Amino acid sequence: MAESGKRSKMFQRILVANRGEIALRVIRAAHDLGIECVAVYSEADRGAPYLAMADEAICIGPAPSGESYLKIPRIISAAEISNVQAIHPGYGFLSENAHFAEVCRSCNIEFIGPPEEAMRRLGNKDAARKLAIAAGVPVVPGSDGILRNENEALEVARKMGYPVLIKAAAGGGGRGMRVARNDMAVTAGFKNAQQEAEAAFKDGSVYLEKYIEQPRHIEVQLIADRHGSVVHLYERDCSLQRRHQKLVEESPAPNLPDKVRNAICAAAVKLLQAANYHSAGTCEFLLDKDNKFYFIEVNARIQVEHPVTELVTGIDLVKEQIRVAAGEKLSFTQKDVVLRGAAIECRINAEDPAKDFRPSPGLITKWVPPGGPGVRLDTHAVQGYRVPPNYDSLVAKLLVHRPTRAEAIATMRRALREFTVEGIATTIPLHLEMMAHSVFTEGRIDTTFIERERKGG
Ligand code: MV4
Repeated sequence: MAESGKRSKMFQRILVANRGEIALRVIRAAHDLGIECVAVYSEADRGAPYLAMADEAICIGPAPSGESYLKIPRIISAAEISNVQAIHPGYGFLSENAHFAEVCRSCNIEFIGPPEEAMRRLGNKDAARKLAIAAGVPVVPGSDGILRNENEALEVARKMGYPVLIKAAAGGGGRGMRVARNDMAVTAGFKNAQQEAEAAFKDGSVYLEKYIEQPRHIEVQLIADRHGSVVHLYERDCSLQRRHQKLVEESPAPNLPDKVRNAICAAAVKLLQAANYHSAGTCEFLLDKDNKFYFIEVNARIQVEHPVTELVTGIDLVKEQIRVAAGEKLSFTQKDVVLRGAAIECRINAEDPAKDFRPSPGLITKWVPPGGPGVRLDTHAVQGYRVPPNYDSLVAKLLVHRPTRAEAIATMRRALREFTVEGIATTIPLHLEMMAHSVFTEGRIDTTFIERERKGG
C-alpha cells in the first residue's frame, strides 16, 4: 500500500465540511483510502441517513447555512475537537473561499483544495483572464481589464462591435452579467452590473467581452499534485442548463473534433501550470459555432459533475484529490488517462419542471433507485428521507456509462423509467423528455437550448 508506512503523511482522519450527496461521496472516498471521516451537520440535517456512514458526526448550528455550513469558526471548532488532519470542503459553501483555506492551514489543518494564492487569483475573473492571456490561452476578445466608467465601456463596445457582455470580475456561474446589443444597453448594463456586483460581492468591478451567441459550454477536468504534475482528464459538455444550473453533463463532448479536444485540454493544462495550481480543478471554455474555444473561468473545487469523468477515465477523482492534498504524487500520468466509452449524468433535483422548476422539498414516501449494467447513482436520499427546504435541491445524480453515446442514452432512458420517486416532484420527467429530443440525441445542444425551447425557460 502506497499510503502506509512511516514516511507517508497520508491523513488518518478528515472532516467533510458539507452535506448531502457530496458529503457521502467524500466519506466513501476516505473509507476507500482507509481514512476515518467526520461529518458535520446543521439542525436541518440532524438524523440524515448518510451521517451514520461517517465515523463521527458533529452538529455545527441551525438550519441557515450562514449559521452552519458557512460559519468558519464552527467548522474549525468541529475539526479541532474531532482531531482531524484535513478538511474536505466539497462543492459550494466554503469550497472556493481562499480565506477559509488560509484559516484551515494556519490552524495546522490541511485544506483539501488548491493553494490560497491560486484560489484568490482564479476567483477574480479579470485576473484569471489576464493569467490566461499571459499563458497563451485563448480568451474572448474584450476590454483590457476593469472598466473605470460607462464612457470607457461604450468606447470598448463600439470598437469591438455588438453584441457585448458586461461581466462582474468577482462574479461566477453567470451572476452579475448583462448582455448589451447597443450603446444604450451598455450605459444601463454597466451601472446595473456594477451595482449588482457591489451588493453581491462587495466588489463592483466589471469588464467587457464580445458576446458569443449560442455557445456550447465545454469544461476540462484537471488534477495536479504538489510535485509539479498537472494532468487533464479530458472534457465534459455541460451545455444543457437552465438559468446557470446544469441539468445534464456528459463526456466526451459530442461532435467535438479530436484536434479541438486536444487543443482545449492542452490549453487547460497550461493555465493551471501558470497558476501554480494543485488539487482537482476545472477550466471552463465557451465553444462557438466555428468550434473556436475561449477560456472563461476556473472552478477551483471538485464539481458536482466529476463522476462523469470518473466513469470515462476509471480514475477516482476524490481519492486522488485527498492523496495529493496529503503530499502524495498522482498515481498516474497523462498517458495513463484514456477515454473509454461515453458517460452521461442527469441531475435529479427536488423541483417540479411542470411548475417552473418550483422547489419541492419534503418526505420521500417511495424511492426505488435504478440499477443494473452501466448505471451509477450518487445520492444521500433513501425512502423515508425528508428533503430539507433550506439547501440546494439536488437529491441524486444518475449516471450511465456505455461503450457508445447512443447506448448511454438508451441506458439512461431505461434507468430514468426504473427510477420511482414519490412524495416530492423531481426533474426525472424533464430528463426523459431530453433523452428523447433530437437536439440532444444528435449532440447539438447549446447553452441557450432550454430557454429557447421551453416556455418560461
Ligand atoms: C459568456 C457567454 C457569451 N459570451 N461570455 C455564463 C456563466 C459564466 N460561467 C459565463 N457565462 C457566459 N459567458 C461571453 N463572452 C455566455 C455565457 C452563458 C453561459 C455559459 C456557460 C453555460 C451556460 C451559459 C448560459 C448563458 C450564458
